[in-house]
Amino acid sequence: MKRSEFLKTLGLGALGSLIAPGAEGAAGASGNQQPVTSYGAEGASGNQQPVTSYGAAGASSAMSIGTWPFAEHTTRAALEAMHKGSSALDAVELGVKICEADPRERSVGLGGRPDRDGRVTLDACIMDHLGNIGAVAACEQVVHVSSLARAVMERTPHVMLVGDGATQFAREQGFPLQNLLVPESEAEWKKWLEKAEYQPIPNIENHDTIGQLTLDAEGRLAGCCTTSGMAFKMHGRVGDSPIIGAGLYVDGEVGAATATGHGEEVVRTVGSFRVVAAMKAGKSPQQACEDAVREIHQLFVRRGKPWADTQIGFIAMDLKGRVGGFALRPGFSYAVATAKGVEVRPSAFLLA
Ligand code: SD4
Repeated sequence: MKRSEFLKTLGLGALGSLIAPGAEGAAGASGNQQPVTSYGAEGASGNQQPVTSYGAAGASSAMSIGTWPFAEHTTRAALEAMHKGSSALDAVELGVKICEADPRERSVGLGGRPDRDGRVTLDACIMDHLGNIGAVAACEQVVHVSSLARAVMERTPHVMLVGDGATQFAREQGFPLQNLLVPESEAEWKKWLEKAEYQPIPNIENHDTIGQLTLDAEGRLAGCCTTSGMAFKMHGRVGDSPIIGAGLYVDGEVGAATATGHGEEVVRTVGSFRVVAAMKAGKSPQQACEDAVREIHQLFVRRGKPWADTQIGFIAMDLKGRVGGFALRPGFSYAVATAKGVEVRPSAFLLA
């Protein structure tokens, strides 16, 4: 099935008509805007929350960025939704769900690569501009773990459910349960079993975990990270992607960051929180991403561990609409969607 046909099956066939691909990305127009605090409607509950918004609110200030080239479609979808009035949170969930539902994306959702026991276990987390968080880890049989993470956030007193508990919660909440292992991933796993060597492969098929960030016209930020994690990992292994602060962090007064790559290294450095903290301290999103990657590299050096097979990538954006992206090694790219268009940018990197 072609991607355009796949999008049609999701009811997203019109995507792309709104925004011409290939146009220039973020930052520009919003660079000098000053923050104002406004009190906007926060949805049906009637609870009004202060929202820090920057400059003239309007559809044109909405934007979204996401890891890897597949985010071209998911960021475009999120932007289109925000132009129609979606909140950043709704839009980011809508965006990543496209990727989760696509069986051809072999590192996210349906079709994700299994663990070494042949079981597809998914990790996801979601965070809004107010610090609301939800996550699921090592979750089986649920395609839309992003939505399940959001359900944890909104319908439980907890922030994370794992394994059978996550699947049980999904069942109780009416999420469809299904087999996530597609024949192509099963065949890869069987091939892997012949040697059964665990070897992380940088830039698998040049796309990987999706981490996506959104900024809506009200100045609200949101982020979501969703993945099947490292291919052929040990059963029960949890990476950075469902861990708030590691795979994702959002500070509604500052900016947001998300990570892809070798999750153990991102957890070790609390990577996404580190990026946002650096932005809070005055670094640009680009500088902040670069600092985090350098820190990870330094820890490899100090521990005397090899990094040749490791890839790490961070993307970040701030409330001014400035964007950053940086990777340990070549091969990482990310999508930036603004009113001016959607572009996939090759990331700068530390080590050739
Ligand atoms: C993990 N960070 O599970 C994820 C996988 C990933 O590029 O992003 N790989 O470690």
